[in-house]
Amino acid sequence: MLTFYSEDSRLRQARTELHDGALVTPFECPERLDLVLKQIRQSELGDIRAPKTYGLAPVLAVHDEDYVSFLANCWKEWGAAGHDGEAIPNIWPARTMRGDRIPRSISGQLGYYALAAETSISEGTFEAAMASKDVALGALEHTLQSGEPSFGLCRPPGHHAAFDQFGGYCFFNNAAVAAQRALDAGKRRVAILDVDFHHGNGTQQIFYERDDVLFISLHGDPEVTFPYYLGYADETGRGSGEGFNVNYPLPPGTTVDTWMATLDNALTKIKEAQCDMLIVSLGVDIFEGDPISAFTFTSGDFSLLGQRLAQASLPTVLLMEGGYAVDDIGVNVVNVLQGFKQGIS
Ligand code: SP5
Ligand code: ZN
Repeated sequence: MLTFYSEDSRLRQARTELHDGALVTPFECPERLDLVLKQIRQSELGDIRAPKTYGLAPVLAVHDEDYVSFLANCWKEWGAAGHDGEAIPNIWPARTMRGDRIPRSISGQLGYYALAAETSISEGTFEAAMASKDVALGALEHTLQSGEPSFGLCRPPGHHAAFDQFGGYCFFNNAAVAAQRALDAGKRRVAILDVDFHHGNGTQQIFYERDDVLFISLHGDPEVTFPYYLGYADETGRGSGEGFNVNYPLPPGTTVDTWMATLDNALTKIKEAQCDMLIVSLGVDIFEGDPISAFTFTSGDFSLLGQRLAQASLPTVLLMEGGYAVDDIGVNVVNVLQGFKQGIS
C-alpha cells in the first residue's frame, strides 16, 4: 500500500493551544508525522510518495471562497493589526447576536470563521493545510487509477472543518475534498467512514443535504465530548440527504467489542447504500493511551480494525485525522494499514 506524504505538512508549527484554561504546546504537532513515517519505513507496507499540487479548485468545490481567502490572509492581517501571539478567536457570533455580518476586523473575522478556540492560526498554517489536501488528493488519484488502497498521511487533519469554519485542529476538510473529487471523476456514491474519537462535524455539515456521499461516524458522545453541538444519533440528513448521515455516539470507556459491533452496523449500511468507494477518516485517538480521548483500543486492536475495513471490498483511501499519543501513533496507524492489507488478501 502506498503512503502519500508532503514535507510541507510541517509548515504548521503552532506554539499555542488553549487547553484546560492554559496555552500549551499543541497536541496536533509535526512530531506526529515523524512517528508515523518511522513505523511505515520500518514496515513492509510500501513506498512513501510526495503528491503533486492540485491547486485551490478542489478546495473551492467544498469550501466557501471567502473562508479560503480568510485562511490565506489571516496570519498576515493578524500581524498587521499588531498582535504578538498566534491568532486565536475570543468572540463569536453567538446565538444572541447577528450571524449575518462578517466584520472588517481580523478579530471579528476570526470568530466568524472559527468553531472552536483551541486551534490557533500561525505562520505556515495555510501552506500546511494546502499540502494536507494535496496528500489526500494524491492518495485518491492513486486509488482511482490502480484500484489499490492508499494511505494519505494528512496533516493538519480535516474532519472538523466545515464549509466555512475551522477548528478542532482542522482547516480544509481533506476527506470531503477527496470525496468530491472522486464524484467528479465518475464515482456515483462515496462512503466516508469516520472512526476518529471525535465526531466529524465538518464532513457531516458539508454533505448533510446530499445523497451522493454517505457519512457515517463512530465517536465519543457529544453530550460529554468535543465538538458537543453536533454528532447526535437523530442527525440523519436533510432533503435528498435524508438517510445518508449516520451517527453512532458512544459513551467514554466504550469497549472494543461494542465499538467493533457498531462498526459492523456501519459496514452493513455502506453495503446497503451501494457505495462504490470508501474514504476512511482514520483517527487513531481511539487508542487507550490518547491524552485527549476516552476509548479503549490497544495497539493490537488496530490490526483488527484494518481487517474489518477491508471487508467492505471497496476501493479505499485512508486519510489521517487525529491521534495524539505520539509514542504509539505510528504503530497504531501501521497496524490498521497492515491489517487492511491482510484483510484483502
Ligand atoms: C482531529 C481531532 O482529533 N481534533 C480534536 C480536537 C479536540 N479539541 C478539543 C479537545 C478538548 C479535550 N479535552 C479533553 C480533556 C481530557 N482530559
Ligand atoms: Zn479526534
